[in-house]
Amino acid sequence: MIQARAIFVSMLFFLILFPVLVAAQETWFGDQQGLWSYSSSDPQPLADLSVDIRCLARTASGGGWIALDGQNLVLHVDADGSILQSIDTVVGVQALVVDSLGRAWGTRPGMDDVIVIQSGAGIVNSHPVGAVPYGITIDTGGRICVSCSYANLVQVLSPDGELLQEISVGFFPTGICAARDGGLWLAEKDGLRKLDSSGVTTWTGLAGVFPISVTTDLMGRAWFTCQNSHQVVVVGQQGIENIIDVPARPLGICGNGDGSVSVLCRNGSAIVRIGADGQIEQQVGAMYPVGTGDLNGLQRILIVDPEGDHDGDSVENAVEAQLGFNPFDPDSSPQIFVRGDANLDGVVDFTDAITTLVILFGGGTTTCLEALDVDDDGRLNLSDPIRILAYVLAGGPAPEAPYPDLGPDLYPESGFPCYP
Ligand SMILES: [Ca+2]
Ligand SMILES: [Ca+2]
Ligand SMILES: [Ca+2]
Ligand SMILES: [Ca+2]
Repeated sequence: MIQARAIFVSMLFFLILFPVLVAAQETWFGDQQGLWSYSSSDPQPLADLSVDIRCLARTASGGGWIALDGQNLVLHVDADGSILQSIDTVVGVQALVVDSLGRAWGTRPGMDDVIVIQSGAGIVNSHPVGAVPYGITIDTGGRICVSCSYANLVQVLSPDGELLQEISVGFFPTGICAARDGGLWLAEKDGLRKLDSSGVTTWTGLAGVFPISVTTDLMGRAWFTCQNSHQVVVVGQQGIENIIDVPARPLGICGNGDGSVSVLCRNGSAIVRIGADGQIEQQVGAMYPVGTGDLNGLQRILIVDPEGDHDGDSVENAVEAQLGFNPFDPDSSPQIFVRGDANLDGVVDFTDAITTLVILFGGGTTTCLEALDVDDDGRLNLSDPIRILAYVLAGGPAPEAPYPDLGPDLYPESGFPCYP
């Protein structure tokens, strides 16, 4: 029985880990009429294109949707850069985002609408929006949010394209990015803005000259590129936290799974990676790096698919980010356990109360003390094994999370160590 379970678990592990090998997430950008990929070493060419890239949005498979600059085409590209499909969009697409169904939504400033593109089918729908739509993002509620640059509006659409809400914002809104608290971050010609989930402005700030793109990092902070002052502005819960000088004309920006942020600096011919502390960690050369949007898929996995497990390490995307681990890296993962399972056999029963007593009072040892804190009150005492007994024998309350499935400690600050 135990052996069968061990085999099952190792098979499960294999199945879970196998697709991870192709899911490592590098940053994509455009340069010299090509699609390039960059992670930590020098950029590598992925595909030749006839013109440069305007924007892109990464898909669950590691590929992406790409809109070309000066051409009315959107390309669906596989993880290796091969073009799966080419879609005529009649006019140019300014920004792209991928929804939970894998559909791409794009803004068409020339038509004052957004289009919905489906893999294999092409454009399946279009919905009118306010004048000259620029940015597009999907919020944590699955709603599609569009900045309408000439109308000074943000419009919020349902997944069916129905207009749900119209929010007045400042002059010339451009870059827009969903916040993990349900709200939105917005770049405007003359400032920075935070909206809450009901569309109310909760913060505005002034920094840099002509902020234009915005992304969020693992901690949920917003990072804006200011293309005319060559700066990146970092905004947290308390407002502006940092202003970082970067090479000339930064535009595309994306948060990385390790907590850093990458910035494409066009005229500075550089891609810089900035650490969570605001220090430039790395700078690599690229002739004229372009492309806005979800360059590596972090926005998609954290906002559109927060409960997914992109890297297959059995911890949800958003939980990993919350705990400071890399949701793209299976080797970066919090220790998982079942609370109350003191003997680490996967189930909570009478024997766990005994094991807990032995560890707490009889000199026994364990690799995961946190599993013994059954009520998760940050203290290890008699009430923990008693709660196991009450649960198993008398229908008392179950152990606190993670239970009954394996999971990480969601509040490790007040907890105990667990080791592999
Ligand atoms: Ca994971
Ligand atoms: Ca991970
Ligand atoms: Ca057990
Ligand atoms: Ca306790």
